[in-house]
Amino acid sequence: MSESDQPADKRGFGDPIERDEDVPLLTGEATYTDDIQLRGTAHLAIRRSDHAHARLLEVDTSAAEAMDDVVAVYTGADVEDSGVPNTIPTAWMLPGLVTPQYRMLAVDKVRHEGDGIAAVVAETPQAAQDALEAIDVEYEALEHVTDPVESVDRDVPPVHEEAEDNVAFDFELGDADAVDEAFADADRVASVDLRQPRLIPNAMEPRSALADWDVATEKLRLWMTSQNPHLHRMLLSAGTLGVPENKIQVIAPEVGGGFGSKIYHYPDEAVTAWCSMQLGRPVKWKASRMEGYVTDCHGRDHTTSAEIAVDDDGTVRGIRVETHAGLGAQLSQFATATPSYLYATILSGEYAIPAIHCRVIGAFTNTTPVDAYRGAGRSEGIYVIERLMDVAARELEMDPAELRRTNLVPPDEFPYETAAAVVYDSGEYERAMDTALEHVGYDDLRERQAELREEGRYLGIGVANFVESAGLSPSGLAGDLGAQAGGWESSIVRFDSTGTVTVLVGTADQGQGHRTTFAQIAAEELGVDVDAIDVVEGDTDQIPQGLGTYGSRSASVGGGAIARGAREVREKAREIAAHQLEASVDDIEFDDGEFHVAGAPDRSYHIQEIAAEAYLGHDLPEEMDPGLEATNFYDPENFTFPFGTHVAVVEIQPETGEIDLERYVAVDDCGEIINPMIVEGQVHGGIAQGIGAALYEGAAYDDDGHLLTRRMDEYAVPHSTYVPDFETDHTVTPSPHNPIGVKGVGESATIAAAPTVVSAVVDALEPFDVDHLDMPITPETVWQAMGGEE
Ligand code: MCN
Repeated sequence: MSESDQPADKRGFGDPIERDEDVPLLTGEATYTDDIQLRGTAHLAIRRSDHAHARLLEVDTSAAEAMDDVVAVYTGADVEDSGVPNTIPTAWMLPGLVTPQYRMLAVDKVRHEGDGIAAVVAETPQAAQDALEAIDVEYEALEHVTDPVESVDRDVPPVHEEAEDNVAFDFELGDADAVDEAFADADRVASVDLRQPRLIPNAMEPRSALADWDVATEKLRLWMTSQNPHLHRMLLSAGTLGVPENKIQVIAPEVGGGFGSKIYHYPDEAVTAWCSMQLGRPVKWKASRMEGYVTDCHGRDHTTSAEIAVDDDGTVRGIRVETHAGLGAQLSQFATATPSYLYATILSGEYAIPAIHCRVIGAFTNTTPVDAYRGAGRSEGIYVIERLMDVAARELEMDPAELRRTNLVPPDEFPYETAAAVVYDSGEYERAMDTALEHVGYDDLRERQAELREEGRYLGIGVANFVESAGLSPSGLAGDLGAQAGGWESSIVRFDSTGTVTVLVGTADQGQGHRTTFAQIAAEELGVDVDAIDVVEGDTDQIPQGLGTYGSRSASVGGGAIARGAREVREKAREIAAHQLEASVDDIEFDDGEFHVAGAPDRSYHIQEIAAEAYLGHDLPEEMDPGLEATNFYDPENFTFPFGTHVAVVEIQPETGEIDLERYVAVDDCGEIINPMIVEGQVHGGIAQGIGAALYEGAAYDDDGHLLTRRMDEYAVPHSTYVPDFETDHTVTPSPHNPIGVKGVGESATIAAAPTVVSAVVDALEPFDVDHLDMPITPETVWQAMGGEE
């Protein structure tokens, strides 16, 4: 932050400024990929597999080709024969990882319902859709498997010949011997077997792409629903199309939500680009909502056995975790990172646990590929440790909040290295926990719970603590862990000669409000009003490099790059000001945009005046180049570790098993807050998604491997009426290594909410000896747990 205190009326860092992006979004004026119209555009539709697992005996496209308005029909063999690399690469290598080739269209067999078989390009979207029906596909059905445990335990035909046992990786983290010792020495052991169902992202805008191959310049322009255009550019170039990276421009216009699902390099957008290259004309593809359900990467899909060793006084000695992680039919880019490093490394939660061991078996199944979904890996890990805390509290007959408090990492232990191989940057866990428990009135609630139980009413109080690794960095660590990309972010901060500022940054917004918050960061550093700042994201030709938006990294890593760039610009401006004021640079002070000599504020230059001077170039310090801009690559030294405590209060209706979610209290700590209103919005959305996972959502397959939950009335995303008013608060523990002290917030509440709500429901059912219920906990589940008939 700048050297000066921010005046009360200034709209900078820390102020709840209204989102700059909202007017066009709310009035329908914003431009999404599908809104972009290019003359001569043809339309792509993709014929998809109806089978979960089948050999492709024949794909006859002749009838489709003969239909009116059909321009071309391509099969997987056509793509393969075209000589492009035709690989959708994985971006994260683990030791011993099996990496079967993932092609743009299937050639030998289909491996999940929705696998792409053929591409139809037609003059109109309708003609392309109609022609799909005319493609005659002859299949030889194979036995399929949708469950990750069955996939490796049962004798089934492998999803990929390269992995006969369906195991893509077998990953271990932690010290197994130390854990054995802890378990042998501890007073008690408690355990839980749990399933974290497959979740479907459900962004408001379905995925789409518009590709335009310029035959003359051999350049590809691709507009797409992307969370990371630069990563898409790199993967398209190196793995899939073989087009030089500097001949690809990827543009993400407005993107209507992603929740992780638009990080990935899918076959569909690549096929769109490939078709445009074949035809030399623009080609557009847009997923229908139902197509999205079987092609957008799903999330979670874990089956876990976990144990915890505790002493009678509540001290946790160790945990042991074994998980089967469903990967789906193909390795999506981060499919291997999510259930390994992002999951196992967070299992310590907020607690000082001396011994941790985790084994993860990554299993191929005949299902839609699984990858990171909001909270990725960290949600799954925190869920495990928080469920373990609850079962241990039951075992010890101890209050679950008290058990948690007993084991918190104390504030003076930071930076704290966990037994799960990460170093937490900063934390005041007990402060956040106290704030949440006081806010909800925890002790009174426990009394009320006891009274109500006397009346045959079942109140449940759920508490969960969370910590999250946000923003994967530094690049060196990412590389050691297997990432095929760095952990940095890049920015350009540029004053124009008239004093306005353009900030270009390699992150890419899908609803997070970057334009507003990033302007606030620059405004604070440069002492100019946010209205003078324009933030540009999402275009690889405008912003030379970047890594995009995922892992709640944009504020800390992108924001860090902006702050550093702005400081560099400010320092150059200071030198120019010193020259103008005929003083030494060391004597120049910067106050709210004005440079003046220390102790002589009457004669000053505003940084915007200095910008004009920098571009005139008439009177600059000797050997200084004209211009006022800086390019910055920021590679943080560590993740940031946001944390907090959430509390839910539920009442169960014994007659029906219905769960009334009465209250939801969230205390989050994301370090310094750039914009409290935006942070609040992120927390609200995150809680809703966590509640969805706990009570409503979950993909289901039928016996033939068909997705049953493929429409919005079958896959229950929570409506606003399903959730209570959220009661939120924050503590502020700055990240010591981040230039602006921020930590991420985009996933925190999702990570916290599912274990909080499950904890509350299970707590309500204590009189029925219920220790655990798997998500989604429906009224039927509750009813049965209370002894009701199936
Ligand atoms: N912010 C802030 N102060 C902080 C931290 C963050 O004001 N201390 C602001 C940021 O400037 C940004 C927003 O909060 O405007 C979220 O910041 P951050 O935590 O850095 O997360 P990202 O911007 O990197 O967004 C990614 C994260 C992820 S991983 C998912 S998934 C997710 C999420 O954000 N998907 C979303 N939030 C979403 N919100 C919307 N509307 N749509 C999605 O698809």
